[in-house]
Amino acid sequence: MTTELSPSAQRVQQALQKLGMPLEVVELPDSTRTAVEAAQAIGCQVQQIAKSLIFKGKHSGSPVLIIASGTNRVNEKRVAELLGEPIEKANADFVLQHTGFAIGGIPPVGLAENMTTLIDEDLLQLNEIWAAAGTPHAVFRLIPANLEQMTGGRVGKVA
Ligand code: 5CA
Repeated sequence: MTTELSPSAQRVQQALQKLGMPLEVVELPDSTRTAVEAAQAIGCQVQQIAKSLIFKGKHSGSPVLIIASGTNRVNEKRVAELLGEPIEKANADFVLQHTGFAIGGIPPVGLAENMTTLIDEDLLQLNEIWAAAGTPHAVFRLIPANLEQMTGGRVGKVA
């Protein structure tokens, strides 16, 4: 029996299909709202969770997607140097408006807008990682190279 994905998770599954990526969104009974919860629900290490975090350019007001390893904290100063613009954490409304998804389930693909994207270099050291898929219960497994392919993001030191 196959259970239907919730609409937000379906959007992510469709985005993956459109990109030609044979990756499968799964919805878990346990919460995957935070990196720690996701790792527990999946049974992986927290560092294997690819957190999709939305920041905002302080001058441009443009959204920036930073995909960070679950155990890392984004160093805003370092990222500002990489981007050439200071950034700040975006609020929940800004995140929903620019991604089309609510905090706790922001996926790295299928976002409402294209945006500047940075990928945490620490994720590239791992064989297998997991990303959110639109809801606080939905995730998909991928390899770090997939993340580069699907987002076109720049890999760098963000922590
Ligand atoms: N589903 C999991 C990973 S599979 C997940 O989305 N985790 S997360 O870490 O990427 O997303 C939660 C993040 O949202 C937090 O780390 C935090 O940076 C951000 N966040 C939480 N509350 C707010 C808020 N009120 N405004 C802006 N960002 C927030």
